[in-house]
Amino acid sequence: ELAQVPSEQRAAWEKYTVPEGNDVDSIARSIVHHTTTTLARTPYNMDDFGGYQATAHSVRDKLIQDWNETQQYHTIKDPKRVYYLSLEFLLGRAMDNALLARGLKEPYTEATKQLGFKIEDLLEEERDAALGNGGLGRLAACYMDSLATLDYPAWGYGLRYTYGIFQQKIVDGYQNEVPDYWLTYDNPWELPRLDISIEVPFYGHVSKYSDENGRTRHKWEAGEIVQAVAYDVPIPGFDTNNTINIRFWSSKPRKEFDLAYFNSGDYNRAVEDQKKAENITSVLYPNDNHMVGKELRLKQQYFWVCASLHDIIRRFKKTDRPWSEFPDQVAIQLNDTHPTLAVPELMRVLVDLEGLEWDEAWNITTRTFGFTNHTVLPEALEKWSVPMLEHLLPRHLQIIFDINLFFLQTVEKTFPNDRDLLATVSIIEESQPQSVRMAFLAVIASHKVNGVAALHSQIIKDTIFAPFIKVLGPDRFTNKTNGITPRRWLHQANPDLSNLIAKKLGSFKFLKELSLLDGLSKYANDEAFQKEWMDIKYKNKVRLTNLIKERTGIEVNPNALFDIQVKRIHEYKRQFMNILGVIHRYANLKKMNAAQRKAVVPRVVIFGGKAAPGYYIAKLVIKLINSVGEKVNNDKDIGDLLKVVFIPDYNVSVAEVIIPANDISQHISTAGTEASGTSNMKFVLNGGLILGTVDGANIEIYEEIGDDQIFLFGARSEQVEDLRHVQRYRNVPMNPELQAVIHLIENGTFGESHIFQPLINTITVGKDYYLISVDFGSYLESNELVDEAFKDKKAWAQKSILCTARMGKFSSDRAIKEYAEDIWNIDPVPVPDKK
Ligand code: Z16
Repeated sequence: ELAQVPSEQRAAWEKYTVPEGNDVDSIARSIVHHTTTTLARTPYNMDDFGGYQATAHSVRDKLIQDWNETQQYHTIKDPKRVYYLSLEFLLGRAMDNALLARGLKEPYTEATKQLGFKIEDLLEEERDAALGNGGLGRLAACYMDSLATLDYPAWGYGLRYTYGIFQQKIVDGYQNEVPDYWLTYDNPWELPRLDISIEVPFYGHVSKYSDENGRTRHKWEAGEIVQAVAYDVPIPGFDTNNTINIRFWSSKPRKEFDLAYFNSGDYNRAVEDQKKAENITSVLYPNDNHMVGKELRLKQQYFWVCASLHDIIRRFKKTDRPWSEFPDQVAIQLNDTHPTLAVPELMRVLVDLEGLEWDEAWNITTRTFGFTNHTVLPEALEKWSVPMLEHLLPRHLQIIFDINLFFLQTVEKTFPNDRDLLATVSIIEESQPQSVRMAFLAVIASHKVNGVAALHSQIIKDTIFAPFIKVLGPDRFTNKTNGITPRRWLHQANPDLSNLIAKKLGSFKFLKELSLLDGLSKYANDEAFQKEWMDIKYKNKVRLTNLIKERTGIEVNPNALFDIQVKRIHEYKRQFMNILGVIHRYANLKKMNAAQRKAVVPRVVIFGGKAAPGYYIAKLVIKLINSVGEKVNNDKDIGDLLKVVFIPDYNVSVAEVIIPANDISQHISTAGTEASGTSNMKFVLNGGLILGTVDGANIEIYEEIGDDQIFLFGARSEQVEDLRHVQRYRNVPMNPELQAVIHLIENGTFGESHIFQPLINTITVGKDYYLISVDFGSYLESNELVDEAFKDKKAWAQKSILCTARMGKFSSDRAIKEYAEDIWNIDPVPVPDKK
């Protein structure tokens, strides 16, 4: 909104609009100003946290100005925009990112120094914004960074959870969860928009009426209304003033007090009831790749989708365009099935509220939405019970049934008498009770459906969505391989390496054009460069060594091979196989004589990751890792040859320390189960090799970096189905080396063995769904190849450099350009420079 200032006052506004300088003096002045006003503190009672807060407010001022200019410019230009709907945004910390994006790290370092602080200490005071579980949420954050950096007119929409992903404490080797109440102190990175609030209806009933044209129309009378209030978080682009927005909704009781209660005089009851509204956005559901059919989660989804769509539509309506132009102005990307209720909601708005014909509304809807699928795991696919939907969103359920009816009618026309086909593609699953297959609804309602890596996009066409190829044609399906932002995952996390690369390539251009990294290849063999490169690696390993000591008390040797697996704990990711491999290594070391031990490559095996609080088996894996660590790390026989570390509370800011220190990282999911993986890209970008399965984006990483840089092993995805069948129904003996390892657990080598029995049972005869026994032999062999390769320091340094040099493809900038061109049909709208 460009408020028109009356001409008499315009001069005054201009006169007093004095942009703050970016020199050290002005920055120091603004930090002091915020200390004494915003924080109401004095220089005499300042500590690092106060220093952080004051500095953050100073940075925030700058972001808000860029944000304002970007939003005003986009309002004037009114281009087609993309809206990225994601129930998770795993942003991590904001301050370092903002300083680097705006090229202000140096003056802020100097200004804070003059005021008696070390900027590194101030940066450490910031709490992570952890409104996500894992890969999906962090992907959304990387994509917002790229959208801003590439000058796209884009917004994100999410929920402002009061509690983000829980904090993980390790007590006696077990995971304990602590609530992440991240808003205890004020959050300088958000702008409360208390004036922007939308009413979201729930429950109630639907009635029919005849409109002035004699058409039957539907009216939904809600039983409960909750207020959605906007909180905006500016996302600065790197080396551009473009600053986009993520709007997070928070639930509040509505402004109008419920009259019925009020009139009955039950004041306390009325207040109690209204407070329940705040429950909706109180907590992030802590499951990665797993659906739990709770009504509150469904409420979150509708609350978010309803508020976001109404906001989008309000913006569209300001320009008086006909509805037919909606898809030319608005692209909406559904990040997984979580926002799929946006489909019936848009239909409801268009048909019930705006009076459009069904067919026109459907045409608009399908041209507006794109859908990204992130998983094929059956337990992760969202299915909502029909009775629950009917209770919470009666009109939406009707609309879903109508969408299904019309869809099945067209299928029936093209494929007459194919009852089986109708049942397979139906949005409604005929279970007890019936349920709504959200992925099918999203596929049918979107003009493009994409997977997140080449293999994954092929698998969804061959399996979960196979019948839709036949029905909708192949063009609806496409691939968009994931990417990561090199700003955070190289420049911010590994500044020494970024500086070295810039020195070698002549500029920091590679941060916005990652393929330029290829220019490093020709130095891969250069001994002097290798030394500089590996010195930085060593420094990063020392940094991680210190973090490990601080967080676990364990001392590790930074000269050892650092072997890292950090990600959510899940059976399909097979951290269990990793720790079983560690036990095998330990047993081997114990058998060796002194001469043999001399030849061993010392290894530190590092784990990190959260288990969903209700995921019993995943929690046992954490316990086993810690029990093995306890035994191995205190075995005088072993010394530095093997250490096992579980780093508690893995999150984005810890990842920024862990990833640059990797020599090798493990991405060892059963083939066909990890849709893409994105940490694999971060590790390799930081000069690490991969030990991995032929799964997800590992395959495309292999194609880029070459087989000297990656150790691939295990069954191929095409074999998995047959192998599972064999494991299940034939009496195949367990891999003998695995058998020996299991024996060690069972004989109490790592403490009371009965604790681990349920975990062991998952891989014993007739089970082993994730094929650990099948892959174990080749996994051990690959691990030996890793040791051999690490012995040749010069060859290893060369590999490390080539890893980084060949990662150009995996920038999220590449991914976002593909989405923009092939799915959203949007163009960059760079904000012109002021001068
Ligand atoms: C998630 O993190 C992912 C998929 C999903 O359906 C739900 C959640 Cl919370 C992950 C995938 O497991 C991972 O392979 C992928 O790299 C990531 O999404 C981003 O696409």
